[in-house]
Amino acid sequence: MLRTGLLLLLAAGICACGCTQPGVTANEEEIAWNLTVAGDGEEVLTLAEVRALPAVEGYGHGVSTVGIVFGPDRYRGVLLTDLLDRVGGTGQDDLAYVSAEDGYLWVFDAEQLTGEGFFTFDENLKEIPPPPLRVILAYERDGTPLPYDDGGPLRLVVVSDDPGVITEASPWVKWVDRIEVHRR
Ligand SMILES: Nc1nc2c(c(=O)[nH]1)N[C@H]1C(S)=C(S)[C@@H](COP(=O)(O)O)O[C@H]1N2
Ligand SMILES: [Mo]
Repeated sequence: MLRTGLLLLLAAGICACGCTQPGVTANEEEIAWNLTVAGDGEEVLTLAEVRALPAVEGYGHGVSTVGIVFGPDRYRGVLLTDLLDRVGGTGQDDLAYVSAEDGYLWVFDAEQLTGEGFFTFDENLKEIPPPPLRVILAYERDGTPLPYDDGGPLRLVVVSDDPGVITEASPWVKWVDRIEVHRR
């Protein structure tokens, strides 16, 4: 009896540390996260539902306001405009509010939603003309789910096809749980 109990405990312990389907980490299975997308109507998406949408990839290379450079890393996620299109999309004068559970908010205008109007820098932090960029809601970095400490499970990232292109990290909203269209 005691022995069976111990074995069960052991099995439970092993399961908690990593008995999952191939390609799916314990992290993904456990995280319950709701993303609210509001525009003409409101929709709540789970993490699994976000991951099931068409994915785009790119290099994220950021510089924080205090000059710390991070990346480049390969990010995978959903285009912000694809999410906005689910609730009526945005017109030329509209804005997209992206916010997080800690109260942080970043506002994107129509130009930025198409990947334009951002400042870009080279590795010496010298300003360079911006190449095409994409604004994505990322759930994966370098092939693994984005950890909470780095803004996961969902973080806004401005990505480029060129790993050398650095963007300002202030729009890289961590822990995104709400995206809202503001019509003007
Ligand atoms: N939710 C949330 N996202 C955020 C912030 C924040 O305070 N809260 N700070 C922003 C700013 S100003 C910068 S420079 C980067 C910093 O990224 P890091 O915390 O990964 O270094 O995150 C951005 N995203
Ligand atoms: Mo910042």
